[in-house]
Amino acid sequence: MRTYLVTGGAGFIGSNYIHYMFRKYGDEIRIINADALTYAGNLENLRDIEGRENYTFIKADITDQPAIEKIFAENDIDRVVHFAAESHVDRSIKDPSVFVRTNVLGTAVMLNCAKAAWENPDGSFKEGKKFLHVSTDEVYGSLPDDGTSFFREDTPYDPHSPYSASKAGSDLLVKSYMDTYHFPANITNTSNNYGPFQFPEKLIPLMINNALSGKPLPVYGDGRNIRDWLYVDDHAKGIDMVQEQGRLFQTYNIGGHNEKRNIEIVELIIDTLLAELPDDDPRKKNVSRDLITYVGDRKGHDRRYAIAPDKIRAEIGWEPETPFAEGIKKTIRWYLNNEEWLANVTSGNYQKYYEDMYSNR
Ligand code: NAD
Ligand code: TDX
Repeated sequence: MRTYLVTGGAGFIGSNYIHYMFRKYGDEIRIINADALTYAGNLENLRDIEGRENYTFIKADITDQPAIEKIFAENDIDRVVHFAAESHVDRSIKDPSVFVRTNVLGTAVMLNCAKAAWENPDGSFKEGKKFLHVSTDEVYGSLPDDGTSFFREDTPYDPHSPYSASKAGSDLLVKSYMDTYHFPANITNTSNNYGPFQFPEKLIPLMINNALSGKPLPVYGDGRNIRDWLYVDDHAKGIDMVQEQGRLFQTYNIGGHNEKRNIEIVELIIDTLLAELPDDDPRKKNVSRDLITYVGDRKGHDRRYAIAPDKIRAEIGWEPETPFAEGIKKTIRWYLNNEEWLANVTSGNYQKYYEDMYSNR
């Protein structure tokens, strides 16, 4: 039985990945989820699997080397899937230091602990051990708004935000361990994910949440920035396929040809909410295109991200499966049906964050 150490499994992509893996492998695998439970980590995302015998949650900070060493000492870990990170660009612009700490230092701790646990006395590594570092396409910087150029695995790194710089730093650390020690790893760089359990500071859930409560929908700049949207389950599947079928020491970009301008997404959310909400639902009267409010632009705002997923398709056979029209409907329905989850994560500290972040735009 393979044992996984998943970091950041209580966050958006990590919790969807854990669900995906248990759907796919059932009792054939064991998962240990190590998460510090920051504002973005929420054990409610995993409530339905809490009781599984082959699942363990450990509250641990990835920058706490003794805590991570202990997990490796007490368990024969076969796979590390490293999601844990500070993930929100706007927060990184306000306060970069925690991004450096978690994303760079935390990744260094994960690498050191896995290396120490997996290394043989002759410097080779135990058979079959693998580390997958989950990263972002934002490390490649911004593409021109021409629809013809794409991020590829050999696109030079050119990060602009403190978030993407810290992710680039972590990617390069992983690369250095592969190059220096022949450490058995992969890096995946993925485009914008969407789906259930995404914290409502990010574009799609923020717009859904605000529209349902009749709050302004803050569109940055001219609203014409482009992101390449990937349904989170397709990402989870891609991660598993890279780890099991990919070539070690390789980077794979995961995303694909689903470019949308932000304003298109916001309008689509409003239209879908109006179509999905029954007339007698009190939230329906709040939803309107009149809520769209153009606000000051994000500092250093990247114009366009777009991935050409040729390598992962050719080598591994992965392709995005969920058409956007279907994925966005599923996502919106999930938020409509999980009002309590949304209310819980948007109470308390989120209110203060929202006021600080949006009051002066
Ligand atoms: P998220 O913010 O929803 O979740 C991050 C998780 O990491 C949370 O559960 C949090 O508690 C945990 N965490 C944060 N600091 C920690 C620490 N010091 N120790 C242990 N746990 C800690 O993020 P997400 O959107 O799920 O992103 C997951 C990963 O995927 C990140 O590495 C991110 O860079 C990458 N990624 C995200 C996207 C996207 O669109 N969301 C796209 C590409 C790549
Ligand atoms: O209120 C908003 N208004 C707005 O116009 C917010 C929160 C965002 N935006 C714009 C900024 C971006 O152009 O929408 C776009 C998407 O913004 P985010 O959801 O913050 O995502 P992005 O900055 O593209 O980064 C995301 O994708 C790559 C994730 O947060 C990262 O973790 C991931 O690496």
